[in-house]
Formats: sequence, structure tokens, C-alpha cells
Amino acid sequence: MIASSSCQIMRSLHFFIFFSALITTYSTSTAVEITKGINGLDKVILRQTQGSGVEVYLYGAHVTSWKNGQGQELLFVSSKAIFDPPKPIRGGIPICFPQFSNLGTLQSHGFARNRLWTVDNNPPNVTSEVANGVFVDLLLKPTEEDLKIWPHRFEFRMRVTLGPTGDLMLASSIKNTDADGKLFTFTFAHHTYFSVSNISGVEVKGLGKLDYLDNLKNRERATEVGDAITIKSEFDRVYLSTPTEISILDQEKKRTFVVQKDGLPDAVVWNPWEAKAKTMADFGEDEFKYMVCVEAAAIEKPITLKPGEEWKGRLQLSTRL
Ligand code: TA6
Repeated sequence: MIASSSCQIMRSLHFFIFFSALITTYSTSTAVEITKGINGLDKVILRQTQGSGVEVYLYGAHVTSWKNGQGQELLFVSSKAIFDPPKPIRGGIPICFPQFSNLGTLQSHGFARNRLWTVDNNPPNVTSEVANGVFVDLLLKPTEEDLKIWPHRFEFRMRVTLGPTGDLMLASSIKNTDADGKLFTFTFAHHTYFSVSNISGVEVKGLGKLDYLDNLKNRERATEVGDAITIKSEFDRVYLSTPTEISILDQEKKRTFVVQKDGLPDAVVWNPWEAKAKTMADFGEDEFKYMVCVEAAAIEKPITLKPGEEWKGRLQLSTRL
């Protein structure tokens, strides 16, 4: 669709009005700001009065920073991360869609993480899901190029909300907007990289006694024997049908991350450890000690949407001492 110049002017005027209104509304206590990040890539910064903050790049709708009220960074981003499309950003919260890992014909983890999303300046509802929450809506629709590799029309809307106490919420809605009656099927993950003091002092809780697929053994199915998971070597497992709450204990910092999820039945736990870390150009050799991925996901049972149907998924991250 070729937009006329007056229509483009109107749209950017809308864009400007929406953003200045947003900044004005929130400038006293909380803030939403769009600015330039690394390599000039656009990013949105959300701030709360008590000092917490979130940064999300339009490139990949990729959250790259989540800070608590003391300004401490809670997410891991590699010192070697590349902010240069089409390379995905190593760290933060990449979105794996419409394919997790190599579960299909697309590139690893699909294409949503290396596409440019737009800010939705007419969000369906302007009420935050939490009182005094500050949010931004990001939108992804397939380009003609995308349709060549994945011939399905969809609308992916993700609302990034920072709550008044610093909780981070990612609410996703994916609609099948195909006019020709074609259904589609996808797998999904929020590939969250948590920043930890030292992996040797980390415990992941809530996945005990569950079945999992071991990605290091050709997705062989097995059952978790322990209650709390500790990681002492390369680790890459998809835990199936997990509880809606998982926690990650960082003993050294005496900090617990709480992962709450809806519509995302599975959870991936990943750490590349030493040898694999050395093979990753955008990852520091010893950085495996300072991160753990715990990924809210829908993998075992792919999601199928008929035209007009919508899937919703929700991730809420918080910390407790
Ligand atoms: O989520 C775990 C995983 O699928 C691992 O197998 C590993 O490949 C990791 O994701 C990173 O994938 P990436 O494509 O970002 O290098």
C-alpha cells in the first residue's frame, strides 16, 4: 500500500501528538521516552518514580534492560552483543517467533527477533493492566519478504509494562489476519537472560519432578529427579507443562527472580557453559558464569490459529529478596 504524502504527514503528526502527550502525562512521576540507542537503533525507555526502568529496542521488540529501584541491572546482555540488524541481540529478552530453535524450516528462533517493530500509536486500550503502570505497545506484521519465507498474515502486538513496584510485564497477542482462510501454527518463547552473580550459586525452583526434552541429547525425553535445579555444565532443556510460577535464586545476591507466565506452558533452561561460550562470537568466554536463561515458552504443543483467531500469552518478572 503506497501512503499519500498528506496521509504520511497526518500519521507523523498523530505520532508526535501521541508521544508528546505520553511524555507530558508521565513526565512528573513516571516516563515513557523514545530515543536512540546503540548504533542509532530506536529504543523506548520506561521509568517509574521509585527508580526502576526498562529499555526496549524497536528492533526485535527486544527488552535489553530492566533495572530495579536501586538502579541495579537484572538482565544479562553480553559485552559482545551486536546491535546491527539482521544479527539478533545477545542477551535481554529476545522473542522467539514463529519458531523456537530449529523446530522448523526458518532461521533459529524464527524472525521476530530480527525485525523492526513499530510503536502502536493507537493502542486498543490505553489503560495499563496495573494501576500506575507505564507501558508501550509494539506491533509486528509480516513484510512481503517475510511472507515469502512464512506465508502467513498475522498481527503480533506486545505490550511492555513497568509496574509501580518495578515488575516487568510482557503481554502478547497474536492474531491470524489471513484473508484467504489459511491457518498457521507456531512455537514461541521469551528467551530471557537473567543476570546472576555466579552460576555456581544459582538454583531454579518449580521444575522439580517434571518431564523435559534434553536439547543436548537430540531432545530425548527424561524426568527431572531433583526439586531445585543447579547448573554445573552445558545445560539446555525444555521443561514441559510447568507450573505458572518458577523462581531463580541467586544465593550470592540473596535475590530471587520470580517468573510468572500464562499461555506459555513450557520453560527452557539454558546455559552454554565454557566450551559452547567459546564458539559464540557475540558472547564473552567467561560470561556463562553471569547468566542463566529461563524462558517462558510454548514448544511441546505448537499453537494453531485459524483466520480471525487470537492467542494471548503473558510473562511477569519480579524480584524478591
Ligand atoms: O533456548 C535455548 C537455545 O535454543 C539453545 O539451544 C541455544 O542455541 C540458545 O537457544 C541460543 O540460541 P541463539 O540462536 O540465540 O544462538
